[in-house]
Order: sequence, then C-alpha cells, then structure tokens
Amino acid sequence: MNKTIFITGATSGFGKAIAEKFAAENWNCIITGRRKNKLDKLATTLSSNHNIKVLPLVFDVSKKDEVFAAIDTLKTEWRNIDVLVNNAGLAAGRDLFDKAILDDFDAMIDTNVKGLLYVSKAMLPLMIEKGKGHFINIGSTAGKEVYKEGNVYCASKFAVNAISQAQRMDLLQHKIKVTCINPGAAETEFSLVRFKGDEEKAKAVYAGYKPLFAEDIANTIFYCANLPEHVCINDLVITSLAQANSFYTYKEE
Ligand code: NDP
Ligand code: 8X3
Repeated sequence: MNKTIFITGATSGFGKAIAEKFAAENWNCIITGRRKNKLDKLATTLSSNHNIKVLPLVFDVSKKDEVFAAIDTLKTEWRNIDVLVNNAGLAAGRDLFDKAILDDFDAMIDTNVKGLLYVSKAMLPLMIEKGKGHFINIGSTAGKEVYKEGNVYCASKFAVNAISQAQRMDLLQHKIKVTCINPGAAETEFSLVRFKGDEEKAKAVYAGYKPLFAEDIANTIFYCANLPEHVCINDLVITSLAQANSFYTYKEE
C-alpha cells in the first residue's frame, strides 16, 4: 500500500519539491498552502505524472480554526498519514530590531511557531490512533545562531528547534518520530517574500556562491522518512558547500 505524506507550504520552494520527490517515489500526497491555483496545478501535475493520489487543501496555518477544520474533516481514506512535514513558513523583512515592523514580527511568530503548533496538534490524534508517525519540522541555521537583523525570524526558528526537542521527548510513548531539519540558504521564493517582492535584493542573497536548492532538502527529507522503523534522525543541519553556518559564507567577488 502507498504511504501518505502531509506537507504544509507545498505551493513553492521546499514544500513543492518534497511533494514532487515523494510522489515520484509512489507516496500519496496531501499538499497544502494558501494559493489555491498553485496547489491545484501541482495536484494535477503530480497525479497525472505518477500513479498516486493527491489531495490539495487550502488553509492558512496561522488560522487555528482553518487548520483544525481541514484536518478534522479529512475523509477516512486520507487519515492514514505516515509523515507530516511542518514546512510552511516565512521571513518577513530583514531589519535592525529598532527599525523592524511589528506586523512582520506577528506574521513570523503566527506562521512559523503558532502554525507549526496548530498543525502538529491537529495531526496528533491521527498518528496516536495509528500507533506511529513522523513529524518533520523545518527549522533553519537561523535557529542555531542568531544573525544581525535576523531577530524575530531567528527567534521563530529557535522555537522550532525547542518545540522539536520537546515533541521528541513527549511523543516517545506514542512511537512518533520527530526530526528537525535546519537548512542554510536555499534559493526558493524565500528571499522574494522576505524582501516583499524586491527581486534585486532577493537575487543578491544567492550571488557569488552556489546555494542549496529545494531538491536538496526534498532528497534529505526522503532519506529521513525512509529509515528503518527503529532509527530516527533527531536534528540535522544542512548547508551548501560555501556556507559554514549562519555567519560564514564564502562568496566569490
Ligand atoms: P517559499 O517562500 O518558497 O515557500 C514557503 C511556503 O510556505 C509556500 O508554499 C507558502 O504557501 C507557505 N506559507 C507561508 N505562509 C503560510 C501560511 N500562513 N499558511 C500556509 N502556508 C504558508 O520558501 P521556502 O520553501 O524556502 O521555505 C519553506 C520553509 O523553509 C520555511 O519554513 C522557511 O523558513 C524554511 N527555510 C528556508 C530556507 C531558505 O533559505 N529558503 C532555509 C532554512 C529554512 P502560500 O503562500 O501559498 O500559502
Ligand atoms: C533561511 C536561511 O540564512 O536566511 O532560514 O536565515 S537564512
């Protein structure tokens, strides 16, 4: 029987690449995000290219009611979920703390922290009933070292790391694995969102070196999700060759 993965934030970047990778490996996919047109397009592509089932679900992870409504009302055939990838997230702005905007703080905390908590809590009864499961949470190198002007984005990813450690301990009894994947800079829509559509600023983030690509993260997650039942990767930091950590990236002039 095909396994099933539930991915938040599958309309672009990591989430889309994760859906493409798992679909190609015959996993059924529940793909979620706010942009319905992109989700529907991906669902059509995946189900026509692979012999799998795809369920697109449109909801905002930061809206508690939407999250629980979407997951609580899943039909029986979609309730047997093997892996949840808590991927939906964003950075909003990159500013000194005194210049940064409160609305940006709210967006990051509401999406990256509260959204992850809501989706995890909504998913838990399904995995507890099944007697096993796997949460894969997307942290960041920003959750390992705070960098200048990263303030609340970094804080939100430190929270993802802390929540992942807590979930790992507290869910041991339910045989639910918890893995926190912490990528360094990867070229997706991330910087375009962070710089609010400023393409030049977004492009500059990846100039002078080869960053990670979404497929690198998808392949890593596929590896983590397919280990023997008794093996769990708890925490993983992954960067491009050019990047050592949050601070040090070797860029060619
Ligand atoms: P993208 O901007 O390409 O993708 C972000 C995804 O999250 C989109 O599918 C978006 O969908 C979804 N999303 C954002 N806000 C919400 C929301 N409120 N509700 C539901 N879905 C939402 O960025 P990445 O793929 O790069 O980012 C994915 C994750 O990886 C994020 O958590 C990010 O912090 C993390 N990360 C990224 C790194 C990078 O350098 N790219 C490095 C380390 C971590 P939609 O807009 O349709 O809702
Ligand atoms: C995204 C990577 O370096 O912008 O989490 O924080 S970085």
